[in-house]
Amino acid sequence: MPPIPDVSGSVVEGDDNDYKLKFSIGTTQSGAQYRGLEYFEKIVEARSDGHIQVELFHSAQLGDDLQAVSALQSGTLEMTAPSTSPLVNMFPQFAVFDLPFLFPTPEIADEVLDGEIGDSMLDVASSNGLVAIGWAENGYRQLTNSQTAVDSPDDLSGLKVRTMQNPIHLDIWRTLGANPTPMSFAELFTALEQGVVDGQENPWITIQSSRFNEVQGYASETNHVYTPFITLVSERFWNKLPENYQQLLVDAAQQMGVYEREVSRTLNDQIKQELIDDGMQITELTPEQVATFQQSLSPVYDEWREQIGGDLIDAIRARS
Ligand code: EAX
Repeated sequence: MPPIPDVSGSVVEGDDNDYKLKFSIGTTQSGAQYRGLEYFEKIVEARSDGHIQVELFHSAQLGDDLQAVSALQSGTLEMTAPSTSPLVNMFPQFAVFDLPFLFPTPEIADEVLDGEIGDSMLDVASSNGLVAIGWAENGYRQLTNSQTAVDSPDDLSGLKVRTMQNPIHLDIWRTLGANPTPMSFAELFTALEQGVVDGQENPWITIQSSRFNEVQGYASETNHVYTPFITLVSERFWNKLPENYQQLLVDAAQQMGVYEREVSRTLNDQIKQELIDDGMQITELTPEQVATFQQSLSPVYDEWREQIGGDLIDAIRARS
């Protein structure tokens, strides 16, 4: 794992008050996301000279993704960083990240997240009691299941696949012939263990850090969707902070985002290999097999293009 960088930058002057900041996420302590949070904590505590005390929570200890967002809105939690997908009802613009195969490389994802499109989404998401201050990543999603090796949509027939709480993801798996069920991430391990669902999809690092491989024998390297994490602050907490501390959080979120993406990408292939070594049967798809998935999913684009914005989709595609 890339080591946590040293904290750079001088101490920021706040006011005479001390602040407590609880930061809660849905993924576990052994994932890339938590590692990013540890860096965030280190920056904020050092640069506020201890006047902002950060306390980290993982594994949905303070609620699943949607519950954590509500807690920010009501001011009982200060920060969280969910995948964008469960928030699409609140922020329809995020739906662009749910379209299959739209972000062929991490570099293109970065250009979008760190450029005008990402900035305007942070603006949009800074509403409803939330202040959005940065991007990190969950990454490229891979399918796992307990039943069978999958290398084509035909293998998915009737397979019960858990999806995020998001209408495009539901549409994707229905279109591929599976039997999708939306569910919060916090409920997922138990649902897989008890056979309520046969499969799920998440990046390798999330699959391993959530121990899904213990209850899923098969995986396919589909890379079908790229999922960002959005870093959110409670507006109630934000408004209590002096401006210098607001800026400190923005800077720390930015540094966390760069580092967390580096961790996530550095570990991706290594973790895939570890999953294989631990007995998971991983199917690597040929470009032709990927193309079959892609073609099967063209109705999803037809269905959502207008609502998401054809110009936006084309602008992202033009980068490939
Ligand atoms: O935010 O729900 C999911 O599968 C997400 O990828 C996970 O919660 C990380």
